[in-house]
Amino acid sequence: MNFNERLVELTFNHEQLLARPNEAVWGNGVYERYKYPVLTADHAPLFWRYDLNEATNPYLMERFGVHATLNSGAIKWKGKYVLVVRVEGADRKSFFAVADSPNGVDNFRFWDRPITMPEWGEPATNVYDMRLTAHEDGWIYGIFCVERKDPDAAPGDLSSAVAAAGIARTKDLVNWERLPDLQSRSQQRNVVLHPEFVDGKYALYTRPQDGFIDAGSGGGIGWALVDSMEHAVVEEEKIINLRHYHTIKEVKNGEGPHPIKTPQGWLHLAHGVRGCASGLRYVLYMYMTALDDPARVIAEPAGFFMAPEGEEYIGDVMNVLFANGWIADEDGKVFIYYASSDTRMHVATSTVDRLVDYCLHTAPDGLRTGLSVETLNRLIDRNLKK
Ligand code: BGC
Ligand code: BMA
Repeated sequence: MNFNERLVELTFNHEQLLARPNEAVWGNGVYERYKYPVLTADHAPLFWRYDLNEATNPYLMERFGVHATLNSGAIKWKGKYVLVVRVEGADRKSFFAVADSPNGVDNFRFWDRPITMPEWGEPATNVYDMRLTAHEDGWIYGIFCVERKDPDAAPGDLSSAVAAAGIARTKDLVNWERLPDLQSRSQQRNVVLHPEFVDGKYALYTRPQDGFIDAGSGGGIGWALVDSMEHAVVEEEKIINLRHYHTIKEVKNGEGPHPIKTPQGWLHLAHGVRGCASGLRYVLYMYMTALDDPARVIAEPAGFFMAPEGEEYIGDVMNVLFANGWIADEDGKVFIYYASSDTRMHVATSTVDRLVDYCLHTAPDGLRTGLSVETLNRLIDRNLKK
């Protein structure tokens, strides 16, 4: 195939993929999954991956490898469903890029250029997992993990890293003003800005951790009020959603996107991690907090809300579902954007009413097998009486 034939074929296949209609598949009543992922590495524009000039690229080969599209922040913006995607290159570095869709479930297309995120302090080795918040102060904030090599790593230790929460804000998703990283006594990943002021302050969900990987004594999802986002300092942090022995979040947990406000309380989506023979298993779970106090848990169904299924198990980092973006429409429909195995982005849909019903009417975790059997027997009793 010559250059031009190859280009025609590449362009045709790419357009077919981008325009492919998606459809909901039968669900468990809580949400519907979709037949196809909404974004994959193959969705990246051809002009990101190929040098399209025959003189400098006669074989029309890839010159920049895009490896994965994962952990995306989400926002409804100018009538579109917008994702700020973690795009990972073949070089393991990830960066942010915006993609939008007219309907939230298919036809996602990347904007022409990735986000050029200004640096703050020591330039980041990597950035990932942005949470977007349209705050009532008028800015759209993006909080993301900034990873740098641990300056105290012993010679020869090329893995130890330090995680911090990077903060940037924008009005157009193209031009970002970088603010100082969150100052905190511990390392931080999974920091999320609550959309409203609380007692006149900015409110952050945090996830203190002892080391880069190890949440250690950081007991779970934290909550901290800060005076300003231009100089955000965590003075006091309280843990609002704890980890527990022998649950889906035994090893780690972290807030997903910022919670959705409902008449019954704030709806939260989070991830929980446990260890097993095949490594860390990441699943999604939900909980609710009080409307008058977003830091007070009022409901938490037992176990996971979503865990990997089928091809979702397979990818760069197996056995992982991760979500840091969802969109609640005015009509109550909810679009949950989740990544599977650090490889591709999917959507699941539900409604605010169904998710609230799920949180309020699914039994909590009794933390031991005997209580799980009691819960099950109560349900069986009611059903068999009918
Ligand atoms: C990876 C993240 C991962 C983190 C902790 C980072 O180097 O890029 O995807 O969450 O390590 O394992
Ligand atoms: C991390 C997260 C994600 C990732 C997950 C699994 O701790 O912050 O970036 O999806 O591990 O690799």
